[in-house]
Amino acid sequence: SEIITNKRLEIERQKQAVSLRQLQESILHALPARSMRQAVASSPTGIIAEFKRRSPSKGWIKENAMPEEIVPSYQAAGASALSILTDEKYFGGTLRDIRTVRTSVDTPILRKDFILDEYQLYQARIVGADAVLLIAAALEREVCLSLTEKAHELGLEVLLEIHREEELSYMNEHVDMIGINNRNLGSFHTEVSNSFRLAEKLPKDKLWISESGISDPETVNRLRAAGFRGFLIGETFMRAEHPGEMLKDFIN
Ligand code: IGP
Repeated sequence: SEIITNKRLEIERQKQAVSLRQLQESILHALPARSMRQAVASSPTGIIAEFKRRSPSKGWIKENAMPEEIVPSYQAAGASALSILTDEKYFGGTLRDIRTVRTSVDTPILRKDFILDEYQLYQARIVGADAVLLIAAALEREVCLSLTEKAHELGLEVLLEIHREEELSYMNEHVDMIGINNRNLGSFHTEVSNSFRLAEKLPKDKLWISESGISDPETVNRLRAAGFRGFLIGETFMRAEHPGEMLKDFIN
């Protein structure tokens, strides 16, 4: 797709500015990573709160949002983990958004981007991410597996995102968490029923996360009853004047 093509070009540009070798040296100074899987599994809420300024389907949600204002308020409100969009072109994010908040929160941070190359795993680790998203629909199965192994080598956990049952073939023993995206990445249409439908087929030994289109606490409760332990919510919080306050409504 167009998003993937642009991402490949972006990575090539970045590699010319800062070589993989340079990243391999900086990673030696990275802060220790925290376990997102454990944080979500042991949390009473399981809410994974996302920082996202815009999306390709909705345009700007909060154009001038600053992570240092919103992300700590997510933690204070009881988020089990944090997701930060770092794609600039489509989501208005940057790697700096993770770096900026890394030392102000002890809640694990997921780098949310289109990860295609190990170069991006180094970047993630250097700015302080604890986990990365790998999207089955954007990767060949072998590449997805080798990125998973490389992520672990660097101390990052992996959230494997699938949307369709066929993509369950991407599952492997190394994956830490499995995400069901309720959004069809082709049409951008979201349907939470996608999580309920796929729940029957998911491996029981993994932590399940339902992603996208979750707009009320009742839906979270229904998903929890179906076996989900993590709930990735972005737009519903980011649209609120005070995203952290909105998150509290999902907890009490
Ligand atoms: C959050 P929502 O509908 O609550 O804003 O969705 C998150 O699931 C969504 O941002 C997302 C995403 C992605 C974004 C899920 N998978 C892959 C970019 C790339």
